[in-house]
Amino acid sequence: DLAPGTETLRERAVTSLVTARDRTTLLTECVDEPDLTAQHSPLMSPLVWDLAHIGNQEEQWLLRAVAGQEALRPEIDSLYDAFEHPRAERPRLPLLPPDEARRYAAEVRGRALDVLESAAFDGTRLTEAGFAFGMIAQHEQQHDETMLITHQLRKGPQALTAPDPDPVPLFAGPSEVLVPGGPFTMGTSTEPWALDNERPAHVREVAPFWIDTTPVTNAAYLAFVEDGGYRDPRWWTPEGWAHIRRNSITAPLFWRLDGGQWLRRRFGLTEVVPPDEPVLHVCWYEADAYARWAGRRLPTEAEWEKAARYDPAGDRSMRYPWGDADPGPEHANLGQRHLRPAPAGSYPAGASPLGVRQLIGDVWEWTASDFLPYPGFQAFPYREYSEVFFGSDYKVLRGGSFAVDPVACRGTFRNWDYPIRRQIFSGFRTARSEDV
Ligand code: AVJ
Ligand code: FE
Repeated sequence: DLAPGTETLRERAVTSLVTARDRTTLLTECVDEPDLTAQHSPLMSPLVWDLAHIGNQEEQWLLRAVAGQEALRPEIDSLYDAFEHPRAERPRLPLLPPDEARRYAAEVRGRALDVLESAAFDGTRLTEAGFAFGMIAQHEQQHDETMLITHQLRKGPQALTAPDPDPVPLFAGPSEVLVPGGPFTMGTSTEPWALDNERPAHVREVAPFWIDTTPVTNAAYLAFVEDGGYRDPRWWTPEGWAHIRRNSITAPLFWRLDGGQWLRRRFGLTEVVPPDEPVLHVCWYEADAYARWAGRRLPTEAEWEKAARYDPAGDRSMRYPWGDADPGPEHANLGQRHLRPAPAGSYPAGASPLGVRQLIGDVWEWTASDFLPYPGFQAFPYREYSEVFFGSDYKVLRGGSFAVDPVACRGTFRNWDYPIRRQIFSGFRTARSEDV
């Protein structure tokens, strides 16, 4: 049995909350006040909204729901309710100014750590195995990724720095591997901090398929661009074609052609598009069109998870491609250690048993699938985390990006977004059915 004990989970909860807050602090202290309250894109909130929203969610779940405390500032709840105010509206709300937002989040955190010290880790579903604490650490990390996207959209000079990933020799392995058909276990009923949409574990039948060993690189994607891929309706769904025409989209977001050379903007720097790096900032329509041009298709969500978790030798699903161990720096590019994906073929220690690389970290990978509940899904602890998003409006992304913390990334973790979105750290890999 791999289930961690209560004290291990309590320590993990403290570490996860502290790690998240260190990241939040970095992301909100490297720019000045006007930058924190400005709206850098109508797609995003001002950074100062994320900051107080992080504190407010923590207050609602850890102080009020777990510990039964009175609201600290009941009047601000509605300002930080993501469903009451769309992102575009948030800069015009009477938000807490930066100093007050920081003080509020710190006050909540002090109390939450007191609650955590003595909380029982059983009894209710909310506290079982420290779930609420893990959920809140994941929530903060998800907003830290959101805030990093805001940083990427922000105009002006570089505010954040991080070392580049280590260079690796050009990947020389096979370009695709065959994943055997047959049943496998998708989702989880045992991962203590798995969110509602990852549950429950259930058996899925998958036909044999081939999947790319690495994410699609900039060089490969550039071949599609230079072959006129954006000018040929054959490769696009009707919705995708209409979208790229209407918006004059001709390359990934942040790319620019300059004297015959493709450049990209990345966190305030302009640089030559690196050929060996996984392509980043493409929408689902672009990923889908590239795959069709390449004579392939996007993997379904079940195929992606089978490639990422299935161990043919043990005939079982693992937590991660490399096994059940938590992610370390040798396994994957996670946690904003780097501010870019690592070259294709990096992290051999993170490969799946069949040799598929970089399934976890680097870039979120678009799948062919709509965001739907698993059989037996139960909304927990609130419908607005996942349930209200189920349906055909959203496509599933898997595997996490360089911007995702390990606490919010697993072989079962599900992300979703509209098929037009590309400010997110999104890329993809392709697949094909065995008989194609
Ligand atoms: C899972 C990334 C789609 O940012 O909308 C944050 C995560 N939910 N606060 C989002 C989330 C509530 C969510 N995604
Ligand atoms: Fe949120």
